[in-house]
Amino acid sequence: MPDFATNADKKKILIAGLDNAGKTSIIDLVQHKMVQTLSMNPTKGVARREAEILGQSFVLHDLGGQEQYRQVYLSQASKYFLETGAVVFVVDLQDKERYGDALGYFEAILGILKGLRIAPRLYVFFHKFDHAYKTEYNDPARPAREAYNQLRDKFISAARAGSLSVYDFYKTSIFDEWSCYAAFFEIWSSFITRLDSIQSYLERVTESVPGVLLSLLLDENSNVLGKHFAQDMKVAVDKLIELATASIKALAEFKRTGMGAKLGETNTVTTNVGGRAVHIRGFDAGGRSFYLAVARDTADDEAMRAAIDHIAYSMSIFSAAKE
Ligand SMILES: Nc1nc2c(ncn2[C@@H]2O[C@H](COP(=O)(O)OP(=O)(O)OP(=O)(O)O)[C@@H](O)[C@H]2O)c(=O)[nH]1
Ligand SMILES: [Mg+2]
Repeated sequence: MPDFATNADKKKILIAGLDNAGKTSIIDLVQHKMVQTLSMNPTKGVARREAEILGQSFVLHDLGGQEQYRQVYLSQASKYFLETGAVVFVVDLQDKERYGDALGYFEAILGILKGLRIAPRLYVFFHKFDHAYKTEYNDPARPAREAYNQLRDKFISAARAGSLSVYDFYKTSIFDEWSCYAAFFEIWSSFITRLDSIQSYLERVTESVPGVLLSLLLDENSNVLGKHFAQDMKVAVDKLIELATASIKALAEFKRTGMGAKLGETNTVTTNVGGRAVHIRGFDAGGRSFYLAVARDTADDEAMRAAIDHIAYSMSIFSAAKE
């Protein structure tokens, strides 16, 4: 029997993969705990991290991937895998020699899930999609893409053989922060159905304000709750991603340093990226603080303020009403 007294609805998410795959780095990035240091230690055993999105609690179990730990998890399966809501499996794309090992570990985990008769959502992050690897992947004359497709197919088949399916695959890199933010946005959304309606409402409100290139709804911890990029292609998607990433980091930095003031309805923070500006302001709704980041195609402050006010007002009504 589940113990309803103790965090009965705290969702458990396992992050697994071989040692050095980049698991801890991804979590640090998503939680804005990235420290600028070159030496990062391998995780010893399981590291737990809490997260809360719109009142839903999550606990992330970062399963250190060194061989000796993997053996422990697999041999004491129920201790580590029971009550898991999702498994994020991280594969280092740059470690081609260990593609087979990574797949083998994934299969072992599938076997465990089957044995425990649980079917958590499976996500595969094909990670370290950057630098020389990415260049190679994008060059049709070279074998990386073919190898990638084969690997992906093997993961699909492995899941199918275990009567499960991979919910989604992502190409991620800590050098492309958005890739990690966006993947986690999808994961949170799959647990919190309200995020879908928030997302569609944000899209609708944003579309109703002319000239908005991008709008993001963030929570207190800079988690993405909604995102909308203009469809008209006046500005390249890469550029919008850069702006979005910069605003998320600006909010995280602002919250970290405090800067002595509450970022609220009367003050906005502006972050400039390559000649374009994103304005961030806060609003409260249903007892929570939210942050809205908006970029427009003109630098007109008045119109910008009116746009952000309009979107924030609509979002606050919407968010409060749904509580
Ligand atoms: N090129 C590149 N390197 C990365 C990326 N993510 C992490 N790394 C590097 O990969 C190494 C391992 O990262 P970790 O996050 O410690 O890996 P881990 O999966 O937690 O490893 P264990 O704790 O041993 O299981 C570090 O040197 C990171 O800086 C990425 O996206 N691209
Ligand atoms: Mg680690």
